Amino acid sequence: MFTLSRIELATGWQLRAMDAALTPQQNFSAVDGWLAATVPGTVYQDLLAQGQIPDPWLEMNELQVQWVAERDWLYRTQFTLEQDALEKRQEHGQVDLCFDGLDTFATVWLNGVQILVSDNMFVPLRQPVRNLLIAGNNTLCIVFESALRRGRAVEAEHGGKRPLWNGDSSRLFVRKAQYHYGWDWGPVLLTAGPWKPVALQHYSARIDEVDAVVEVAPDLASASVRLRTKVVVAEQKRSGLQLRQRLLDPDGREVVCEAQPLTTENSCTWQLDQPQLWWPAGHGAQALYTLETTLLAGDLKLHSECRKIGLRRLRLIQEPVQGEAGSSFYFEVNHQALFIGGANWIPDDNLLNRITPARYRQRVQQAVDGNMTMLRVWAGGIYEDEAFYDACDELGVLVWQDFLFACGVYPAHPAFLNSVEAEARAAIRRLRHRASLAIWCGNNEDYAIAESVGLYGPDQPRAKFEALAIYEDLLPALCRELDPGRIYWPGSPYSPTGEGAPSLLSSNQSTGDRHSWEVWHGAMHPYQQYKQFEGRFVSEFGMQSMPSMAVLQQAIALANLTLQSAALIHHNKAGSNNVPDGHPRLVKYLIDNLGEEWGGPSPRAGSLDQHVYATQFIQAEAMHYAYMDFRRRWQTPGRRALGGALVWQLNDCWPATSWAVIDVNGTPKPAYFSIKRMLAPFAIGLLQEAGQLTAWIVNGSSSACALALRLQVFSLDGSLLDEHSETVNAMENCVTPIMLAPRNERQPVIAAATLYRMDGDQPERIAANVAWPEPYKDHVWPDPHIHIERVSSERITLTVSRPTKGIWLQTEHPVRWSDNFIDLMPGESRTLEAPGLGAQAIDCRYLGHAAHPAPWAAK
Ligand code: BMA
Repeated sequence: MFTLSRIELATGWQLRAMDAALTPQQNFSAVDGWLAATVPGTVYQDLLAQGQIPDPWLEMNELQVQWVAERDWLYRTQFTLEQDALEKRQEHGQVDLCFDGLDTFATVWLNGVQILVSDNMFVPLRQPVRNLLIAGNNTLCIVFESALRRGRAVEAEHGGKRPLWNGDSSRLFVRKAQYHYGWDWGPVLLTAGPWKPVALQHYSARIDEVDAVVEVAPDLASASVRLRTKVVVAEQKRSGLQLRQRLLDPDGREVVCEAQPLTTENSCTWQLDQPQLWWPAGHGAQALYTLETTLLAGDLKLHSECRKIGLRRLRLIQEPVQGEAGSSFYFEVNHQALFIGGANWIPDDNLLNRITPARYRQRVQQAVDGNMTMLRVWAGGIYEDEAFYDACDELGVLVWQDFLFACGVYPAHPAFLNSVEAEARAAIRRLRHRASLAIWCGNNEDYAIAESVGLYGPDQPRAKFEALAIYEDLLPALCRELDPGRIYWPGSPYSPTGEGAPSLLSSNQSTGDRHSWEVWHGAMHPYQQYKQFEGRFVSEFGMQSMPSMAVLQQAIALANLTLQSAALIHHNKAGSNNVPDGHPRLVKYLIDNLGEEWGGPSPRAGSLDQHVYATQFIQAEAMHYAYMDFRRRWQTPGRRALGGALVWQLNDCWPATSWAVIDVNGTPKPAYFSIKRMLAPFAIGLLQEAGQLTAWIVNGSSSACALALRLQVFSLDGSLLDEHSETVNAMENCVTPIMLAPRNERQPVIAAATLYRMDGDQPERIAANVAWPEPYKDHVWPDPHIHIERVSSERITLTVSRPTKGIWLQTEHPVRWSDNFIDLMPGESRTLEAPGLGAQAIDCRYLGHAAHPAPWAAK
């Protein structure tokens, strides 16, 4: 018996395009044409690193690199085994070659012998190879067939093209990240290669699987951890082996330690008293216990495994909503009902291997700093990297995890189902211990597309929509078997069928989750009407905007930095039938709200950086309305009409005009701050409609409090017309309407509400909101004489001489602004924290004044 060893096969790799006239073996023996390859990695990444292709991020280079996806690619490496070591390996134990992920159609040879074939990038594989290894140089060769050509062949074999939104139709037959085929926010980059580690593992026995099922008792005073552990023994000698498992509490103190003789499947259940509970951010600590599993032969540690688990009770509540049709859809953690604010997550790069753990962490931290408590790992991406889930566990972000089927009528023939089963088993086994994992979901918008083409609906026979075999049979069965405590939801959006369901099941407003795209897509309704398009849980909605000028300047040469340039249009992928419609849609919202001149270049609206501000302004306004309207419907217990809202989308994978609220450089856009304010523990809702003001207070904390509300009303020229303060008793975790005296203003006014909590004798400002007369284009916005005082290198104070909308502060190098894109009233002074500011110049824009290049842009 000996300790498990793992040798990463990460060096010596080379890659080469396959010569179709030669056999694979002749290709592998070719002397010329090999390039150094990075493993884990992909062909695109290496070609780019070695100057073989232009950077697809820049200009329209994406179009020039498509040939890469039409070729087959060869990877080869050699590794040396010493005679002694090899003999030891061959005498004792097993040696496996482990491929954590091959993208996608791969055939592998070891020393000339074909050892495996793979067609699913999400299935990790291991292959016993003990008898194939030789002393000296061993050669490992992999062919990656073009996923595009192979996919099209499989598509043709199985009845041809099927309906889909986004990408080449063959993607529906290929178990590869679907966004690789291009999406309405991302380029077409069909990567190929060993995208996850390749390793040689030598063991006499190894821990194959630790399944830890946590159950917190209804009274939260105790918890059980049920462990099932599987060990693979190479030499069929289990006797004498021992399994030791320990649980350490979040402070590192041992809570349980249990040792058992090894059996075919070891199991045990631990009871814990007064467990430290795991909470989402903002609601409590992210207590994580450490579970250590060690396989022992006497004192010799053969293998050990360590993971973090969290103890929490999580439920999805679907109960009647008093006075309304249908049922609620909200999450409860440790009996605390939560309004979930969050975002949809797409892969943070097209070249996945470039996303470092630090980048994952930074992005998840940004979500937390923006008061978000859930990220939805959207179905067109990947089952994310461990670093992503580590960050979610540690920072307190719930994960809505889609299975990877997006916007298509997928097939369900036996080979496809087998592959999906292997993939889902691997994903569930890998992720099920995660405290952050809240819900598994069958797909993205597959019900909606099937319904739109008449394959699904109350009157359609089930057989017409074959993929129901995946979403309603296979996946829920696997979740029941492997992760029984977790919620499974068939799709996003999805509404349970039944009486009273409207004809369009996928846009039901009174049950299940909903994608509210009536704003932006569909009939392009004004964003001021978001409240008409609510659902019980709005898992998608959004508004596009441009990325920061810095991103555009990095991606596009100065000469092409104009609104109408082909390059700029190329970096906005929205559209249908290959007709780009992103900017025209944005223009509609620009014109409706900011005025005709935003419809095209003009002296006032011509420059690109003005457009950047204007589009970001519109996105921020849209998200302000969406989160304000949606959170208002959280209401009170028994009347939780809307349980959460996830913006489409948090992040970008390349330089793009898209729905992202954080651009590809990691720079938050103004919308990020609108969302952050509306999701803060305390928020004020304020609307001005037909001369009347309506207001409400959201108290998302777990205690009731008396708060002071100050309402100021200004005329458009900035004079204070009225001011009054009142005390509001805001019940915990509730929305409290405020009774305002009727006003019947004949002139439009600006109403500013500020909420204070008493902190000792000092009132502490905890929320604010301003209702502006809209549309903005109907009014002039004279110079408000913004004064910025630098209190320190990390703090500034702002004052204005008249009401000011949308003050957007930018710097050349990143600053972590505590708030930004703010509104400010005369007589008020706002202090903002600005870590990272130092002595940098600040570019300041606001409504009515966006007409100058940033101070550093002249360089
Ligand atoms: C959604 C998503 C994506 C898409 C987005 C914007 O519904 O699921 O498919 O990128 O809309 O159109």
